[in-house]
Amino acid sequence: MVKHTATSVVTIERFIIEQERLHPEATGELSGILYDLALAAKMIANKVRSAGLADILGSAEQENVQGEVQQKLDVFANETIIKALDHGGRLCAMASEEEPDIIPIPEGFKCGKYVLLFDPLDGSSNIDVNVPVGTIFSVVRKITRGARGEMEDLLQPGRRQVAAGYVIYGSSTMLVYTTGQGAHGFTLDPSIGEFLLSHPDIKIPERGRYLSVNDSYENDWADPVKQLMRSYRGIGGVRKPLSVRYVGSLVADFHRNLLGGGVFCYPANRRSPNGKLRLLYEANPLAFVVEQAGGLATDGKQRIVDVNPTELHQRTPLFIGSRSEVEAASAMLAERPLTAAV
Ligand code: AHM
Ligand code: MG
Repeated sequence: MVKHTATSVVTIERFIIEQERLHPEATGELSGILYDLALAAKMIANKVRSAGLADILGSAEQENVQGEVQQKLDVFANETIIKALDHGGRLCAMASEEEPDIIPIPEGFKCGKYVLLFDPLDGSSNIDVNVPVGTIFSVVRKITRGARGEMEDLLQPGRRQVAAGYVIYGSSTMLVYTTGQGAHGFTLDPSIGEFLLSHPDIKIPERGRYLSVNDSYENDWADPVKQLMRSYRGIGGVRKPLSVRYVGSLVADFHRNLLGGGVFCYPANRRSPNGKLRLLYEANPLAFVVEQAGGLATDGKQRIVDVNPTELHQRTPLFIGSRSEVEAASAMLAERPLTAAV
């Protein structure tokens, strides 16, 4: 990796080019996808920032494939990403948490060798109370032989990701991504409209400070999950207690834990036997980022990135963050059933 000092000003474009030069065989297509995502992120950030002013709050009165009512900003973010990426000739298909099926590249446009999966605006139920929301993305290579992308191209395990990351629309807008050479963070300078390198080579603390979990589901957790949460809280005296922080917006909870150390947990529960979060749009990309930062992600039985997806909108239990806390989760959950006995 090219070293940058704290005082050098490095735009995301320059950084992406420098990373690409480390791979003489690179064609620039992946770099193009990352630029396009950064552009879409700036457009979404702009809209999110003015959400309270532009009468954009409230439901678009459409249900997404999970049966949830979409916010208008979800629709905007979804369309912005599709429009920014469908005509560049670098992708052969896309899939979005907000769309039931594969999103094809429109007729007449060239198909490329990559596939993009994304959650356009995660945590959108928080928008009307001004809590950070985010975009999460994952890129894999096309594996089928035909000209256009197929379902098989989308249903690949996370270990095959070539790039992944997220954007957090918070007190500032940050984009964090990895192409497998560390995880790097960029902060949007709104005065010049550029993402600038602010967090090169992020490393998550080995031990966590924070526990992020919605414990209103406790009665519906399996006993080993209850025990794990008690141990995170220091009950029994085995571990130093973690402080509980739960925004309820995955990107915000993940980002805080990535920088400060901690574990985010969304276990299976009796009512949701596979948890809530989606493997392809949420768990896989964040697992790639956290592993590049020295952390871990598991579904309780195996590494998230080793799970073989069978459906586009598959859900998964998720334990992600600092190595020590996620190892504790694996040790406690791996050999036991993750769903509570009914
Ligand atoms: P969404 O993709 O519909 O926005 O839902 C995902 C969100 C995550 O951001 C967050 O971690 C989780 O749902 C919170 O769920 P809960 O309210 O059950 O704690
Ligand atoms: Mg989501």
